[in-house]
Amino acid sequence: MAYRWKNTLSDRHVTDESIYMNRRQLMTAAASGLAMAGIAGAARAEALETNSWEDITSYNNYYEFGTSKSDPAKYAHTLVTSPWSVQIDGLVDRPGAYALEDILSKMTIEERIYRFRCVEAWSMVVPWNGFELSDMLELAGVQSGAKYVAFETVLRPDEMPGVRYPVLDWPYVEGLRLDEAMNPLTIMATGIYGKDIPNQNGAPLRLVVPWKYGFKSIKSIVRITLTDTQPPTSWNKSNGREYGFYSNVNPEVSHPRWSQATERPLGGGLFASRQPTLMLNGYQDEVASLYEGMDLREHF
Ligand SMILES: Nc1nc2c(c(=O)[nH]1)N[C@H]1C(S)=C(S)[C@@H](COP(=O)(O)O)O[C@H]1N2
Ligand SMILES: [Mo]
Repeated sequence: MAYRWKNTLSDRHVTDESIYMNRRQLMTAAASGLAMAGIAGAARAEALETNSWEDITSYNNYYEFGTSKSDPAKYAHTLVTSPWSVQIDGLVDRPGAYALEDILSKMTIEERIYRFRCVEAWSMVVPWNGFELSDMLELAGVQSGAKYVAFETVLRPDEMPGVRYPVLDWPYVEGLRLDEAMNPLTIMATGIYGKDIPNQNGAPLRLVVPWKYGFKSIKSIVRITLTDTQPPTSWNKSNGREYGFYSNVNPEVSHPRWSQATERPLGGGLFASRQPTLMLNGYQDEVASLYEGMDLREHF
């Protein structure tokens, strides 16, 4: 697809946010050239004003470390993220444990500036670094019978103080339909602002599906299973009336307890005005075709 764009920020260890800003200005200039060539998705993404490192890394949902927004930044440092490996199994040609460094040696890290919309109706814009999930699944060889992809977060009670509370049925699990997983917008993130992704944001490897509510973007992944049946997902198991399998961002479908028509952008301060929520979080051009003919109220 034309909106697949390669990163100019190839070094994931850049540590200076100001360097990043300079690069971003360069990229914006490059993107407007691309826009004239008709690559609209890249240009629109580049026009987004990103949230600060502070916003992105201090207000988190990662219930394995506690349920308050400040808990993950306080407690997630105890999670040991190296060495790390991901078990890829189910309907694949080459099942097994894939060491993260081996995966990374075969991937090109790109930057993707995406809107991020939590089901709780707050939002932010994040400059992720990562690679397309489809490229990682290719390593294992997806078999023709596969229809869904199931994901699992690491479960280590000694390193995760929140899992002694039965808020959710641990480990945290999520899932996508195979075509959603293979869409070029779906990435595995390894960094933010060119730095390694902090533990509270899902180190060392987390999913990012920008057109779905944030809870689909599962953190600290240790297992990926290709299946032919729709996998169970944590929030759906916990309350299926409120959280569907699809959970596509949709301003027209209210949560049973609140409207999804607007959202509160993070970083705007106490009196910042809410902004309208966009259909599929603004990624309609890229992903609306996945849901053609589906009733999005029924498949919420
Ligand atoms: N394993 C795990 N993944 C998770 C969560 C969680 O509690 N545990 N929270 C989800 C929710 S509700 C959101 S909004 C995002 C938040 O990601 P962020 O903290 O990087 O903004 O992570 C998602 N992934
Ligand atoms: Mo969320």
